[in-house]
Amino acid sequence: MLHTFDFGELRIPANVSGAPQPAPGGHIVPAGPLALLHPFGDTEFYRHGWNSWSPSGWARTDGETIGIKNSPGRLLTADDAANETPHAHSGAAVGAVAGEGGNVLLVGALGLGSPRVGADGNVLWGRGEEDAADWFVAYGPEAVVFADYADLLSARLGRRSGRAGAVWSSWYSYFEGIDEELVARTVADLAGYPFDVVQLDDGWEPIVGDWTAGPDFPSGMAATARTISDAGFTPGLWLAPLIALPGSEFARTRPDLLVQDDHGEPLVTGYNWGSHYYSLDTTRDEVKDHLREVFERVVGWGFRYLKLDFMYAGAVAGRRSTSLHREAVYREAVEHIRSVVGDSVYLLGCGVPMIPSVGVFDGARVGPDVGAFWDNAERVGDPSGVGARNSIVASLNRTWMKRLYEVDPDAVYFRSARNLLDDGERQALRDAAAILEFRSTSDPIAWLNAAERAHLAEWIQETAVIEQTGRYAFRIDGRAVDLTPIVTGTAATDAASLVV
Ligand code: 9PG
Repeated sequence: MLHTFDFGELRIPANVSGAPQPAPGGHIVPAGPLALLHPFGDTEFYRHGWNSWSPSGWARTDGETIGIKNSPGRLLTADDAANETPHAHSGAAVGAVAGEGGNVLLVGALGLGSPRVGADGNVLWGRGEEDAADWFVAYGPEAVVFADYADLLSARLGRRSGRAGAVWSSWYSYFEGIDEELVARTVADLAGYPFDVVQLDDGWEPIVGDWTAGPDFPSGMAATARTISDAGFTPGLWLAPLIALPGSEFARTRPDLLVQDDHGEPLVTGYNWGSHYYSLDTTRDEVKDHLREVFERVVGWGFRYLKLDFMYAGAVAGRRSTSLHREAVYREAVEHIRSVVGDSVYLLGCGVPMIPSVGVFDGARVGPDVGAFWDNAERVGDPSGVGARNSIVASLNRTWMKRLYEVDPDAVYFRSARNLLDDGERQALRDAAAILEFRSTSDPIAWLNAAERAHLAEWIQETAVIEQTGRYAFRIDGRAVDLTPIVTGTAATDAASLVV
């Protein structure tokens, strides 16, 4: 039906699927395709990435789109490959076009069904694979309409209250090279540094898909959890419970429990560890039982903070035992995990589909992996590539998501050793993390000099007052911090570290 949205001085003609109702800050439009004829001509469009690693940001409608280009394997892993439009501006669930005087026109889905929002110089549109979610339509100051959208979304999907606190993670120092002695030594060195969580990342398990203690943890995972808790920290553990590498016992013995392709073979749902991998079909009772067993085991070991990674793979298009929409399938799976671990275990989502994770996860990664270098030399121009700059840019474009869960921009560095980031770049990372209000690092104390140790000790206890003064400009405890040059690619530090 035709409808004219009335935003005071601005009237927007639209095609909608049902009669809009007034809502705080805007209008709620019933599920179904919608298209708004905006008067702004070519302008900026806010594009939102589907999962933690998917690029988000503002781009001109008459310019290059934001996204992962020319790499189907990367796209499958780090974005919604089924819906990506490399030559047209679109994103997942929410989008906005810039109007006049700092106002934006926003369309945002209030639920699941792989909603998509796109724009050009005439139209801002929304539609979903499944018409399952109402839309929020609003016009007003950028920060206000995004906040109103987030509040409506969490009113429908929930908002958890868990707080991670200060986290030490093993990934950005040791990567997969962890073993129980190294962990014990690292934890002993952390004495006197009041971290809340010490989280083991990838490398403890024999292979992705089989969640038992690997050969480098001969005393078992409960022993390492005890080492961590005896030192006064909450034990944390990384898992990728919805995927399995082809060589895992799970994939070898139960291929029938994997999401299938059209030929009845296990479907490839992403790439990492130098391999493709598969997804568990979480609609099957045996997979639900398997997940129950895995999470009872892990919590039984003593881990109370779980980083659940590569979770998007539970929401990719493929054949499952039911025809439920893939995002609904995912949500059921993570709700099941939540019911097994209980309310007091902190769940950090990584590689999660952002909207379907609201209300179940306490925190979510909002960008690609950070690295001890500024730009990604391997994949120049891929905003989902590992690196400090990409991580900062993605995270700053998702500050509005703080209202949905804790937002994790990834680790910061204090170390100058084994680090290509200069002081200014390390400071930019810490500023972004302060703005997002999440604190994690991977620096082993043994890698820090005296000044760096002092700096770390101070940071662990710090809580800064954050004020936003512009899209990418803030005051952190009164100190003006403008990260615009980093986001727009004009930072002085940028040219110096661009390795080709
Ligand atoms: C462990 C790591 C760390 C890290 C996670 C995740 O897009 N990708 O292909 C992609 C691959 C790996 C990856 C992120 C993105 O790293 O983000 O913090 O836990 O797994 O293997």
